[in-house]
Amino acid sequence: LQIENLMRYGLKEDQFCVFYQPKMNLKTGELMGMEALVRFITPKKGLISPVQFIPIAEETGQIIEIGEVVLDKACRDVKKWLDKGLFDGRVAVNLSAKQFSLPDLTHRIDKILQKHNLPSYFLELEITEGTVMDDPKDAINIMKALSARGIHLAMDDFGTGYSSLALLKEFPLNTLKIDKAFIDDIGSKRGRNMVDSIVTIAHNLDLDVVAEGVEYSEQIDILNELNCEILQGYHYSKPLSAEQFETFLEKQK
Ligand code: G
Ligand code: G
Ligand code: NA
Ligand code: MN
Repeated sequence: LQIENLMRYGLKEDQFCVFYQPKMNLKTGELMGMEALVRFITPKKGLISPVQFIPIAEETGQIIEIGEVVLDKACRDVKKWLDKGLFDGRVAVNLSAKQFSLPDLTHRIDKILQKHNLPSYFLELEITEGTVMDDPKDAINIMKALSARGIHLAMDDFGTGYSSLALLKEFPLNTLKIDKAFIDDIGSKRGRNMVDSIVTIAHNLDLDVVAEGVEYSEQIDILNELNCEILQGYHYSKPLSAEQFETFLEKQK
């Protein structure tokens, strides 16, 4: 209840902000895009980790309002960077299961994009296996509606949830994100083979593949051999505030 109240107050007082973590092209070192990650900064308790508050926000339904704030700020920031000529790629925003199943989801997204005059091309949504496996038929229709707008869709934390390989090819996805747990284990023979297999599945389905949680150059060497082209993780950058990320963009140029 304490966190629930903090979140209610935090929403009123605009205490949720968005950090950005770059996704890099392994071969060229170019910025490919970034993931928007919510941060909850309270005056009394300081930073509260999403690991703590997201599950509670999911339960209480507050994730819907928080998710809209994240989407709104991410679209605002990307539009600004686009206009400054600093970036012309996509921003990836995490979409929770509760948001995904809102009957007016596409309308809500359209409204936010319109508000910022941001073409849907610049938006990517990250969803998890759990979100789409709840009701796969319904999920396919929602994903098709988003995809038809030019919004890209990424399967987050791939391989860690309850998913079906048979259905994977039915989802109108653009990207598979290999969960950090697999990248952590890439140094072992079997771990490397797992990542190899996931990259192959992604490429055979014409999907981009992103390795998450890349921390060491040894991991990058192996990912290079396995043709995993897009990397995200502390090795390149931790999630940055909008201000810090703008500096990162300026340095990239
Ligand atoms: O951001 P890390 O930096 O600590 O995030 C921890 C967890 O919170 C991850 O599982 C991440 O997917 C989730 N998360 C971060 N930002 C958001 C968000 O804006 N919406 C949702 N639904 N989950 C988020
Ligand atoms: O669940 P999702 O994949 O959306 O969440 C990404 C989470 O992983 C965020 O909490 C983000 O801060 C974290 N993260 C990103 N890169 C790294 C990394 O290299 N190492 C660790 N330990 N966490 C990372
Ligand atoms: Na994510
Ligand atoms: Mn993930």
